Amino acid sequence: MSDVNAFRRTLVTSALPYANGHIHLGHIAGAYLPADVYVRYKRLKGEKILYIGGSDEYGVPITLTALKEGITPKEVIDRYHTANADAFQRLGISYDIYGRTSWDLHVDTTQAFFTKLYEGGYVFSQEMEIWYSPQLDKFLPDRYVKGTCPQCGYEEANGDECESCGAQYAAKDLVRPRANIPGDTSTPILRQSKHWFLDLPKFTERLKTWLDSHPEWRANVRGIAYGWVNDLRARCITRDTDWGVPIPLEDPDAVGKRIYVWFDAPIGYVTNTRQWGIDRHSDEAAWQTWWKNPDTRLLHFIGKDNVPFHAVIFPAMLVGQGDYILADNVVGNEYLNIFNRQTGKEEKGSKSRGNMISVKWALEQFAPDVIRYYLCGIAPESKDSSFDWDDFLLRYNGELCDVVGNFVHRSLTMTVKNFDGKVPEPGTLDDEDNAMLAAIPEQVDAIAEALEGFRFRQALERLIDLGRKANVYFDAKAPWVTRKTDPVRTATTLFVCCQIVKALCHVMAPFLPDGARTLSGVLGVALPDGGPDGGPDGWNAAKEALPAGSALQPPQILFPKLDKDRIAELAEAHLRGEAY
Ligand code: B3M
Ligand code: ZN
Repeated sequence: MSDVNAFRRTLVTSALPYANGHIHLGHIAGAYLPADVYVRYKRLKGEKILYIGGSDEYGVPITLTALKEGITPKEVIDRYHTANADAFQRLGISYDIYGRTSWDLHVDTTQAFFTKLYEGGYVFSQEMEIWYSPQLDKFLPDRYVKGTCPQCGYEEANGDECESCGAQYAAKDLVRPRANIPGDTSTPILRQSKHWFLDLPKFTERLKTWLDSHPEWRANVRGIAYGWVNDLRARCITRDTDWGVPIPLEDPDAVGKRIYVWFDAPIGYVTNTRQWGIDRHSDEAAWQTWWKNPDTRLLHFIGKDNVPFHAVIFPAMLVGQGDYILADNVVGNEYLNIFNRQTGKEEKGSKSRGNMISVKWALEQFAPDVIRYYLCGIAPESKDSSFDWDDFLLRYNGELCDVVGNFVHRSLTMTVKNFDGKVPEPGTLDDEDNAMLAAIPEQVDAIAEALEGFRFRQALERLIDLGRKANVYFDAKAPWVTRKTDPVRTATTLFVCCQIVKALCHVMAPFLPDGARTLSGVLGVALPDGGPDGGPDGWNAAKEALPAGSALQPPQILFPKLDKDRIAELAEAHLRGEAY
């Protein structure tokens, strides 16, 4: 386990979604929102942190969409890159850059990776048999061919893997192959084609040593990573297609072929860091600090299906470069399912089933904080979790609105009204006041501890807990009663309440940026956002007092309640498949 304090800066990546469809809530709850909460927390703390994202724009899913819609792959990626960049931005996923693997710069980065591996003896070529369409006179890589799984008999199996049973097999073992291209009615035949392979077994020892040094990773990630590393085989890293990064070899057999999308996609993190350095510092070399300096801490946030690529294959590619750092943690997440009220069952979110909720649609219905609150609360960290409309209403209204929002509002309203818009001067503090004030730093540290451990649900629960404690205190002190009889007591109570409200403002910032911004305006407190260069510590500032006499602006409702009937309507619309 590495010493986290030995690092001087953190580089965070979230998986690059395919620019092939709208990102949905399942994506957000897994690889994006937790990463964003973490990054915002670190920025607030003043640590140096850089957050990289972008679109994954090559590969068969994209050319297939283009073919089926009768448009070009470029039109597909332009449409979804723009839509997804916009959805992320509106939800407050605060990337330092949201790049594209179709950038020219990415050709350069990817080819440099390939060449280095090739020259280092980690890439070899080999003839292999691939399905070929006699009618279209072209190869049918990956999902261009479908057939029956040789292991389980599933009839919608892909060319080399079965989604139903998880089997991976050689293309030639696929039973009853058929082209997955509209209009192609010919029966595919097997043909020889030369391809290039990443010689993964050569990295076995290095990868094992690295995995062994990280017992702190989530068990699901370690399990998958060890499963792969204990049985490494060479992997084909080229394809018969014209959509992808060209193979940087002067070999006639490389013509008409491209680098495989899963080779270039993680390199996109590097490309996007390069572009960020150029944009921000006009410095072509700035990215190297983030990728090559051993005092940088690299963290990948991903969904579990991407674990082999981030915990095995990409690290092998990095080792092969010679001078890159390896990830200090791969925060792999499980899946977010959808609870179907009609069947009473949880189902996998899928476009074809019509139960997917796109971020775009969700943002048409709710403020970003509402979505962020619920998705962080049900983040599928160690096991699958489920989106459920009733639970959504219950948790947002019952926790965020009733516990935190309500406490903040009644405290500030009473203070502003009774003490001339200022934090009152306290009298003598009694045991309850002292206990409440002492709970603030404890709770702030407890939230930080959960965040540092990537336990985002727990961190959010601890935030709500602070609100719960505050409400118990408020009710016990009953300032609305003492107001008529004991102004000093009332001042003391509301002084303590103002301190809690201030702490809540700081700690809610990573989770609920809009609410925090509004509240910081009311309180007149700063929420610094250091970014890649770092800055003052605005997280631990949660523990500092809001002095008596500080002016307060009129309070505003931070988290308006959701209407039950409206949620019922939206749940119906969702069931009708209208939420995508
Ligand atoms: N685009 C798969 C996915 O969107 C793939 C991730 C790439 S991360 C470098 O889940
Ligand atoms: Zn199967």
